[in-house]
Amino acid sequence: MAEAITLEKYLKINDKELAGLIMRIGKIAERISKELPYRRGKANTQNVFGETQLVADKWADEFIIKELRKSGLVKTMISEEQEDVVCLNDKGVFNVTLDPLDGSSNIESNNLVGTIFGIYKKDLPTKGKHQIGAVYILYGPVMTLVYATKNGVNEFLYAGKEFVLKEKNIKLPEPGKLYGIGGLRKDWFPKFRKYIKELEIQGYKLRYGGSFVGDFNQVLHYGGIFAYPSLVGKPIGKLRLFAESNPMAFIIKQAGGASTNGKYSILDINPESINQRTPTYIGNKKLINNLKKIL
Ligand code: P6P
Repeated sequence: MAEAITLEKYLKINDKELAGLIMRIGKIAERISKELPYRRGKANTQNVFGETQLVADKWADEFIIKELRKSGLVKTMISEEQEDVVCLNDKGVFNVTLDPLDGSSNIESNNLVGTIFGIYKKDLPTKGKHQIGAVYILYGPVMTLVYATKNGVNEFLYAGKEFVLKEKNIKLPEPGKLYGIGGLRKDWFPKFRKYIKELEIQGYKLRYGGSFVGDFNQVLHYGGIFAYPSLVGKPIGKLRLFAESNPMAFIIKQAGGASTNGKYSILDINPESINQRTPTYIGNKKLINNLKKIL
């Protein structure tokens, strides 16, 4: 049996510039996965979006900020749980966006949760197309880490003491098989509802688990589309541009797919505020291009 390729070895050969930061993210993920069984329940605070924070949200956010500050690698950070840009190290070379615990409403029901990082060299805020990397971790059933750079998308599996390569240079299967859409069906705009009905007639299967990381990961492996669309009464949708949509838009592009806010690539959105949301449609290029024509 071929020797397992560790995350450290793979990074040193393929993505040396980001090796230190992504290795540190791997260590952070190990600790968070160990803490999740004990960090449960609601904190008595709200985040900038007015959402009740969970103990795990706050702890993960504070832990990640502390660890990245210690690394000396990160200059500033935009976190979903923080109102303003956080300064970490003047000498840091990277600027990072963070969703510390994506899908944390799934904790109670032990469904998928994850952490999402966007990595920039340019100062934040800036367009998502300036990302040089993006990473997400899924904390179960088996912990996996997916990272993307201009060299492609790679997935690693945590095998008890370190991350080992599971799949390298992942490309979206074509055609896709799945669709997962957030919001209430009655609040989808009619044109979008018609588009989804078409996919159902073509045999696309519904997969929706309530966490962007988990639902995105299914589309990455099986192809199809995930969306948290513009909704009647909430045209901007729900997902945060910096903490959620930009990193995933970067990853899907490196996997041969595409994203849109309904008009153009999410990576081209000119940010107005660090906490802004965006309608998010992401998946196979053909599906996204057809959708843009309809919307
Ligand atoms: P709903 C999690 O709170 C999140 O931001 C994304 O991870 C997920 O895709 C979405 O919200 C789920 O929203 O409305 O289905 O609970």
